Amino acid sequence: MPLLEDTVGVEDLVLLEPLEEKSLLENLQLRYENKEIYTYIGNVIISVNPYQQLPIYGPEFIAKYQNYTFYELKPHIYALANMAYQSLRDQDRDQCIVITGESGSGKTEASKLVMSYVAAVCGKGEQVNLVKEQLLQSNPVLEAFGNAKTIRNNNSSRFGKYMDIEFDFKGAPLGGVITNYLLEKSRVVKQLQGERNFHIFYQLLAGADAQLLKALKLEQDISCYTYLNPEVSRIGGMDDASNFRAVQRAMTVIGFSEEEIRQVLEVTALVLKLGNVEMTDEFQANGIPASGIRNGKGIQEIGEMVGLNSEELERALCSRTMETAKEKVVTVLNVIQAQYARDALAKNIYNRLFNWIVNRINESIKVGTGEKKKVMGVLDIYGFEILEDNSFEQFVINYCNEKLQQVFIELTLKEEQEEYKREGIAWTKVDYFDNGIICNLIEHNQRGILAMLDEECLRPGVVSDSTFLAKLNQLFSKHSHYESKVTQNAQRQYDHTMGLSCFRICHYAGKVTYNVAGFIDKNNDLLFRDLSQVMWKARHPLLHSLFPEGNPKEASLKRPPTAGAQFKSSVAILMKNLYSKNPNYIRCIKPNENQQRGQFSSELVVVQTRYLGLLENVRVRRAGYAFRQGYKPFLERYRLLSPCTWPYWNGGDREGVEKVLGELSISSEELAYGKTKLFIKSPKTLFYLEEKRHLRLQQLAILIQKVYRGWR
Ligand code: AD9
Ligand code: MG
Repeated sequence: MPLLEDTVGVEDLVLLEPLEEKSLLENLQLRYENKEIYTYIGNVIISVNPYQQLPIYGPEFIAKYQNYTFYELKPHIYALANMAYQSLRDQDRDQCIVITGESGSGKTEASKLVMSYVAAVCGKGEQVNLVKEQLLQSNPVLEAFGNAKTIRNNNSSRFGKYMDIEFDFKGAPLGGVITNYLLEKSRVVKQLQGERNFHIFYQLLAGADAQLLKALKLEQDISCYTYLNPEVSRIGGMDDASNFRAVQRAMTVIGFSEEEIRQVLEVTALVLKLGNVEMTDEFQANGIPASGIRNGKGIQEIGEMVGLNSEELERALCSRTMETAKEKVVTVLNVIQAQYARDALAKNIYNRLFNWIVNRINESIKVGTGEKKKVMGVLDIYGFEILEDNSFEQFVINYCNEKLQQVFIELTLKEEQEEYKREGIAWTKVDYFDNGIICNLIEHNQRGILAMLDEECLRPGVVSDSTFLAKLNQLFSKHSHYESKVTQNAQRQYDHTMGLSCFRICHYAGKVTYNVAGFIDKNNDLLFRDLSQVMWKARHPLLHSLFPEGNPKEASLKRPPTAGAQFKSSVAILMKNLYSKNPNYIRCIKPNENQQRGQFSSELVVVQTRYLGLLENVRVRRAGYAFRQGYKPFLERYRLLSPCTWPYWNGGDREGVEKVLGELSISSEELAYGKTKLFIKSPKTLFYLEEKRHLRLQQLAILIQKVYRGWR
């Protein structure tokens, strides 16, 4: 039951009185300070990052939650995982667990708790255990290549992840599929002050033995590499060397061969070495400054390691071939352009390597198509972002969150409606803010911002970020969720806070100002053909396979889809996938900016509760029936309130509940009897029941004492 005597605050915000932002925050804070980091809103769970290991995990707790239903124990991720798994196994309903929250709020840790819970309770046997191990071991591998230290989180996932875990009809795991979204590849070549590159680079340098370093032609010293920020080489509490060994072991468990692991590390080393290729314009071509490579040793080593002619590589880095149907024109790049080409190549190689690793894991864990499967999807994806300077990346991330909010509202309401239908209970529809208008503004096929961006990227002639912005300003000047300096000017509301190169979207979670600088370039995401062709020529099998478009036979003049278009279509697939499943939500909250235990900053938390729409969530939940419970557990808890059911009751559960409630002064509008559950409209009724129960327990205790004294 949610209202245990030793609860701190309320365990379900549906029971909060009065329901307002202030009391919601106070409740979360009170619970947090008492190390109660989980709180429900119905079956949605809020998790506040404790930044400390609490003694509430592990086999003992897993066993406990396995044997109880959702509301019988304290709120916990295990309770949610248990409910999802049981519903999947026993009712054949595919599940998805959607984990959202801002960077450092605990999403990845929550996803691992879900996975470890499910692994612990599902199926037994050698084969099953191997599958479980492979699924669990995908985490350290993906974290090594896809996570990095940022200012906000020492182990920040720099990609979005959705994982389907697939089960057989008995609920034993068969395997899974991982989908990854938008790796932050710019990190490969540049990191903000105080941040690191992806963990794997440091792990490799710290953990590789002398022999491996020699084979990869690497120096152990981090300061030797331009792509690594020497100022933060280590992270407290993180042992790069032992993590490197763990990653190698994990890859082996998943099924990577020794040869594959070696090739992955070679490509990783290649990226590091590429960063050290130093461009210069000492080389003049006909009096015009032209780039070349200053120290040929590095490029030669790269050539040797991956089986490439280093002169060809140099040419590809320092010049560009323009091909038309009739002729080829070679232009020599200047230093800035050559550095840009080098960095673009490094980012591309790493991004493709990461995709390759995800695909390789999928190959190992994939399930045959013939089998009928039950599926549990776990989504660990970046939350809503409002930074000081918001660019294309924040734009697509926030678009994804806008879509997730749409799913959340629709599915939460849909699920409520369906539950009432299943239970045969009438209810009236609840109004809520429909963010479809914002989704449309971004994704409309012909007139959305993404479509406008694509149009601008593909349009011949002089295009720039500012021509793109001008187009938006013209098209959306009257849109209620779009603002810019120009459109505001027209309305005579001059906004000094917004630059001329910016537009602003009023997202469901708040207003975000985006700077268009770089939008065209990031959306185009093009790699010069000279570079893909030279990579394809590498004798190194993995590197070669990463650049199929470098094959002259494959080369077509058709351009690949833009980054925005790719993201939009993967979000569409994700949404379709989520809509087909029964949703479970984990809403993560970061309590402070310092990654410190015990600190709860209300100012920081209130912003997140707004992004997550928690108050609205509670309202929606309360608009129907705030509380529901199966007849049996309800009767167990309250039967002591009626002499008909206490101490003995031989009738059915529902009849027993009717007997108990019939003797109390509760209005009939407050209650609805479903097929298997009792529904209670307002929290006050539940408080009333709890109070009655409390008094009754006191009476019983006195009675027992009297009897006991009488015996003595
Ligand atoms: V990001 O968007 O990937 O930057 P996440 O994934 O939301 O972020 P993460 O799960 O990585 O955050 O949590 C950040 C850190 O908080 C972890 O490395 C842990 O040190 C800490 N954390 C999070 N959840 C828990 C927990 N349940 N118990 C203990 C936790 N520590
Ligand atoms: Mg994460």
